[in-house]
Amino acid sequence: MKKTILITGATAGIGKATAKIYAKNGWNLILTGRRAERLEELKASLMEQYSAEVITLNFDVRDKDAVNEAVDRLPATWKNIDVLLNNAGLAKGFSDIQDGLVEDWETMIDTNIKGLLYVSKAVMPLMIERKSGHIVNIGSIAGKEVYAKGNVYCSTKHAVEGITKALRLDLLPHKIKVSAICPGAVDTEFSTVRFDGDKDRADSVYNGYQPLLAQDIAEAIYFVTSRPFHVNINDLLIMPTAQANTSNLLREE
Ligand code: NDP
Ligand code: 8X3
Repeated sequence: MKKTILITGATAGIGKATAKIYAKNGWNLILTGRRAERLEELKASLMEQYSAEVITLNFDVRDKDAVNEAVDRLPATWKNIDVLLNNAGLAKGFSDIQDGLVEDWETMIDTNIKGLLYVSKAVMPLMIERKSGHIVNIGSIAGKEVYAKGNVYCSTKHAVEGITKALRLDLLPHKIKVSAICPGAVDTEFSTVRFDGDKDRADSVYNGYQPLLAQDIAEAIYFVTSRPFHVNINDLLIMPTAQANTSNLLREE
């Protein structure tokens, strides 16, 4: 029996790389994100390359009605979601907290915290009914430390850490596994989004050292969700070798 994964934020970066690994391993995929065209392109390429079965759901995780409708409308067999990957997320801005934009704070809180909760709330009953499932949340090193000018982004990732622990406790009687995967710097569109499309500034985040690749995190996610039932990896912190913590990087030219 084929397994099913629902990935939020499958249009880029870690989510997209994860979709490829699961497709390659014969899973059915529910791919979600706001950029419909990218979802359709990815679906076509996974169907062609791996004969994968793919459903795309185009919604914004901040819109709880859209989240509920999308999950509700899934065909019955697709509601057997084995893995929920709460990956959609972003940072906006980089400034001292007193200079931060309230709109940026709201975008991050609404996406990284509330969006993750909305999607989990929609999918949890399906897992509880089957007494089976695995929720994997993408946290961050920024959920374990706070770095200068990272204030609200770091706080949202600290919240993901708290929510992960709470989910694990409350879902224990329902036999649902809950894990967090917490990367350091990964070279994705993350910094381009954070700096509003300023590519040079985004590239400078990854200059002078080898950052993680989206594929590195995708492989870890696959590993975490392919352990036997009695094994749960609660929390996995994955860093580039050149990054000791949020602030200490070995940059070489
Ligand atoms: P990308 O910007 O490459 O991808 C982010 C994904 O999130 C996109 O698919 C985007 O899709 C989706 N997304 C963002 N906002 C929304 C929304 N409101 N509704 C639905 N989907 C949304 O970044 P990454 O792959 O790096 O980020 C993935 C996760 O990894 C995030 O949670 C991030 O915080 C975390 N992370 C990233 C690190 C890094 O250094 N890159 C390190 C540690 C953690 P679309 O825009 O099409 O909606
Ligand atoms: C993203 C990692 O350190 O750039 O979560 O904030 S960091």
